[in-house]
Amino acid sequence: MSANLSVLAATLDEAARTATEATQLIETHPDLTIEDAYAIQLLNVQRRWARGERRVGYKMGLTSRAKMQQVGVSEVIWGRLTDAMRLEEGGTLSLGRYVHARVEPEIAYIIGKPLSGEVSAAEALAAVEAVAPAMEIIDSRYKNFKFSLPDVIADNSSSSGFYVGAWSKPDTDVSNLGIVMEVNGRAVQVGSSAAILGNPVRSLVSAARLVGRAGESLMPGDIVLAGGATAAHSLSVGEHIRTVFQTLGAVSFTVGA
Ligand code: 0L1
Ligand code: MG
Repeated sequence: MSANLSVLAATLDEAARTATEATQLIETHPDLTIEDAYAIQLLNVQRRWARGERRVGYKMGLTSRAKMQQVGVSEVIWGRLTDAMRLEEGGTLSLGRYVHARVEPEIAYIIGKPLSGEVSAAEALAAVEAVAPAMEIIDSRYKNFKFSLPDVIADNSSSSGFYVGAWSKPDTDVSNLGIVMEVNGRAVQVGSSAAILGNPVRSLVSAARLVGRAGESLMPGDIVLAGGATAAHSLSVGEHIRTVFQTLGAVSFTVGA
């Protein structure tokens, strides 16, 4: 199996770069393991670094019960963020750069002190420098946004872009904030940050454990996207997306061609 990992990685990298659909890897490789999938993810982030992108942090995925049930798992997954994925808050998203992009509201942390391995919620919070409202653009490269768990992990957990709003003090309570995502002024998703594993800090604890298992650490300056707080919205050209987070403020962008 391992001899094929770089071939499978190249397929997904090509799909992401050219915004074209890929076939699920498990269709041709039903024995693909979670370990193989993270190895493919790493190979493709290494390709991005070789093209000049810089690492800026991590994203956590499948952090709500609804999404875990959708994929039939009980463990969160993670992916890697690069500077090329960070989008200008208030700007225009080029939808043509994506296969079938969706947006979801998230909470972002910026890390102040290294964090890795088994940590408590208090230790995780002590490592936080600031918190911010955020939105993630997820774009599964697979046809019809359908995938198995190894497929989505290999595809960098659908990571493709993110917006971050104004940073607030690290001791800001983000455990249960009301969130409203609007499209052209109409509310399309309403939820709470508590949908992220009951409290987004649990996602940060998971991030430290899971990246630590891969021999990595959350480092000062890293951004961690804690996970979706509501269902994702499929984007269409002409939409103005604005998400209002209780206490933290709003984040917005417009969808262009
Ligand atoms: O950020 C997420 O929770 C997405 C993880 C992958 C599943 C999906 O693309 O919906
Ligand atoms: Mg997400």
